[in-house]
Amino acid sequence: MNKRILITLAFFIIITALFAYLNRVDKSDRELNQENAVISIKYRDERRLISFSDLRKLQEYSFDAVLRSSGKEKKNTYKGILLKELLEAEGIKGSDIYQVITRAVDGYTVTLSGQEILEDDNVYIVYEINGKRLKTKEEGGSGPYQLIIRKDAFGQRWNKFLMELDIR
Ligand SMILES: Nc1nc2c(c(=O)[nH]1)N[C@H]1C(S)=C(S)[C@@H](COP(=O)(O)O)O[C@H]1N2
Ligand SMILES: [Mo]
Repeated sequence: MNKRILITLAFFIIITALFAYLNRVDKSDRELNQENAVISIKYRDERRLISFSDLRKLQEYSFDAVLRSSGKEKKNTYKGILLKELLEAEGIKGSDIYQVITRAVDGYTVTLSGQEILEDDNVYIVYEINGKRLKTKEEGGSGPYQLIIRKDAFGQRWNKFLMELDIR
C-alpha cells in the first residue's frame, strides 16, 4: 500500500471514531434510576447522583404501613431511610429547605414542604418491601425507590419509581 492510501485510511478511521465519540449517549436519569438504582439530587444548580450504596451508609429503618389505593388496603413491611437524614448527610441544612419537589420516571410529581420533611418518622425513601428489594416499573414493581409519607393516610403522594429530588 502506498503512503497516500494509508494516510487517507487513517484519516477516515479517526473521523469515524470522533463521530462515534461525539454521538455517544449518556444514560438518561430514567435509565440510571431503573437500571442502576440511582437518585439525582438537584440543589443550587448542582446535580448529585446518589447510589444504593450511598443510601446504605445511612441509618436504616423498618416499619409497617398500610397502602390504600383504589379501594384496596394492604399492610406491608418496608425498609428505607429518612429523607431528612439523606439531605443532612449531603450537607443540605433543614433551615435552607423551602420545599422538595420529588419526580418519578413516569413524570409523577409530589411536592413536600420543608416543614413536612423535617418531621420525625414521616418522609422515607424505601427500597425494600416485605423482605425484598422493590422491583422496577418494567418488572411491575414500584421501585427501585419509593417515597413514603407516613402521615398521609392515602397513597396518592407515595411517589413510586422515585428518580429526582429537587431541593428549593
Ligand atoms: N410515580 C407514581 N407514583 C404514584 C402514582 C403514579 O401514577 N405514579 N399513583 C399514586 C396513587 S393515585 C396511588 S393510590 C398510589 C398507589 O397506586 P397503585 O395502586 O397504582 O400502585 O401510588 C401513588 N404514587
Ligand atoms: Mo390513587
